[in-house]
Amino acid sequence: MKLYKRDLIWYFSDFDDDGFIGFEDIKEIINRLTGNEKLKETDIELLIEDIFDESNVDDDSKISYPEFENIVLDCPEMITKFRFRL
Ligand SMILES: [Ca+2]
Repeated sequence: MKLYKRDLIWYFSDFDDDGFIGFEDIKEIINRLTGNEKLKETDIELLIEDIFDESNVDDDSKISYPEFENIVLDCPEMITKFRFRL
C-alpha cells in the first residue's frame, strides 16, 4: 500500500478520529498554526465557516475524504508546502 502525503495530512487533521474533518478538528489546526498568536474565538468561527462554505459540498458541517480530495485538487500547494518533523 502506497501512502500519499495527502493521506498523511488527512490522518493528522482528523484529531478526534471520527473519519471527518469537523469544526473542532479545524479549530485545533488553526490553534496549532497560530501558536502563541491566538485568534479571537469569533475570528476562528468565521474562518471555519468560510472553510466549510468553500469545501463542504453536502453542507453537513464536516469535511469528508472526497471533499478533502477536492480541496487538495483546488489547492495543490497544500501538499507541496506540507512539512513533517519528527
Ligand atoms: Ca474528525
